[in-house]
Amino acid sequence: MKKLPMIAAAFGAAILIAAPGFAQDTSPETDAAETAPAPEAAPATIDTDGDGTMDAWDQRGDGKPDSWDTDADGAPDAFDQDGDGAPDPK
Ligand SMILES: [Ca+2]
Ligand SMILES: [Ca+2]
Ligand SMILES: [Ca+2]
Repeated sequence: MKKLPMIAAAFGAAILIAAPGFAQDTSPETDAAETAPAPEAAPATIDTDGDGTMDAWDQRGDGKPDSWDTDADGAPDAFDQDGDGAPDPK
């Protein structure tokens, strides 16, 4: 049991040496995860009605809008699931 304090001290020193880098690596990442918007809340990229405000997304990447923000809260609330290029009836 005499060696235990030495081992504990060495282990503690190792943690102290590693801790600053560990903290620097994780803290900003945690902050970013907490503040990053959800993918669904990404800014709209398409102005479908020509009023200068982006109001639709091309989430499939086929060049046509398939998600629309119809109430201007910045989140999509209408979706084209059947591929006709218009929001589907609810
Ligand atoms: Ca618009
Ligand atoms: Ca909306
Ligand atoms: Ca549709």
